[in-house]
Amino acid sequence: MATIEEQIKSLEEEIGKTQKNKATNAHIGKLKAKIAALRARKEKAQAHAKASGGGPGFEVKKSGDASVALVGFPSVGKSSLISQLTEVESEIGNFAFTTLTCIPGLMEHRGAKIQILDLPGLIKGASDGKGRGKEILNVIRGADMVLYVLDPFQESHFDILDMELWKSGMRLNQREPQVFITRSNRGGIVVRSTVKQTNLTHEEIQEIVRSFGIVSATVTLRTNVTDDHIVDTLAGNRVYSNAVVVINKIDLASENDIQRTMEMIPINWPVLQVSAKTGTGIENMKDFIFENLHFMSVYLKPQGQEADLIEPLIIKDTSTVRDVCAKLHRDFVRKFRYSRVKGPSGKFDWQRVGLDHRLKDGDILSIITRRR
Ligand SMILES: Nc1nc2c(ncn2[C@@H]2O[C@H](COP(=O)(O)OP(=O)(O)OP(=O)(O)O)[C@@H](O)[C@H]2O)c(=O)[nH]1
Ligand SMILES: [Mg+2]
Repeated sequence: MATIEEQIKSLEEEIGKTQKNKATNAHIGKLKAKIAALRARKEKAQAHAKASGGGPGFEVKKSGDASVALVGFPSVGKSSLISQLTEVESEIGNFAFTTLTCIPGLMEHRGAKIQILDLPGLIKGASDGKGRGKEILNVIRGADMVLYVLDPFQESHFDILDMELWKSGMRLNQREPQVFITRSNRGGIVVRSTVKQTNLTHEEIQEIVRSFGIVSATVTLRTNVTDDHIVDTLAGNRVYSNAVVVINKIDLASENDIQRTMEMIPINWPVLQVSAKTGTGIENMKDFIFENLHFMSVYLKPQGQEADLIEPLIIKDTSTVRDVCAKLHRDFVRKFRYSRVKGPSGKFDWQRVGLDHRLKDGDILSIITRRR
């Protein structure tokens, strides 16, 4: 009997051998669904093995307003960069695997506290657990942003790295697919779509859903979906994060080296060139991180007092009133009665809003809590 690993491998090979066209769409989709199911089974088996022994994880306490994981092959200069960006001294070495665990550092910039996470180098096979890959990928999955560090002299490596993150369920610089699947007791698989589906027919979509063992469900689509979108939705545990790229060691690199490195990076991803050795680009890198984390400013007006328009709260631009409460005090969510908002997110001045209200940059917020 083949191991799960071998089964995945042979399915991947089959996809590789299958010509992609209209006639094979559903077939490929089903193979992908099978791979996703096998991976989920493997995760479960590994989690089980870990619970009964195995090494410790890299638990890091989250702190600050957002966190950024430094992701790269060994020796690309991750530790050199964190030492430039923060007060932390992470060991630097001219040999691979200098860093063996997760080292957090705090970067304060433009009013935000940003946690930077230095990690051991990732290698091919990391998503299968190679080189403590599972622990490293867990930290990466939990961070708000992935910061790839590339070395212009290891140019073939970006794809390998990115594939490891993809296999671990991360979907970078992508929107969560607008696919909604609700199981039902009878009626088979019903596909409803608000847009024209040109990648897959309804029958093909039904087949992919069925290969997850689902007999009856309503599938609602709001985008033109691919097989990956459906598999991702059904497999669950996908993480949709921002990613940016920093090319390090430009003090050593020629125009050509940099050009070659740039060509591997997806065209619309943010890229910055730096040298951790000379310090070139390090100040820009702080802005680069700050801007790509997408913060906003919200001003607070304590009950019965004037609003503080000098020192805003710096929070992620996806924050709700609940996020602000959680940040201010651990009791605020529990004691919350209501809040009022004036500014871009309010329909009118001092609109009364609840915990789920999405805030906007420049809002003034007043939170009203119970006394106890
Ligand atoms: N010339 C040059 N050397 C650099 C630069 N950044 C890092 N290095 C050197 O590259 C080597 C590896 O640096 P580290 O910061 O330890 O690399 P790392 O990515 O943390 O490596 P691991 O912890 O093993 O994954 C060291 O010898 C550094 O001095 C740079 O910008 N220019
Ligand atoms: Mg290191």
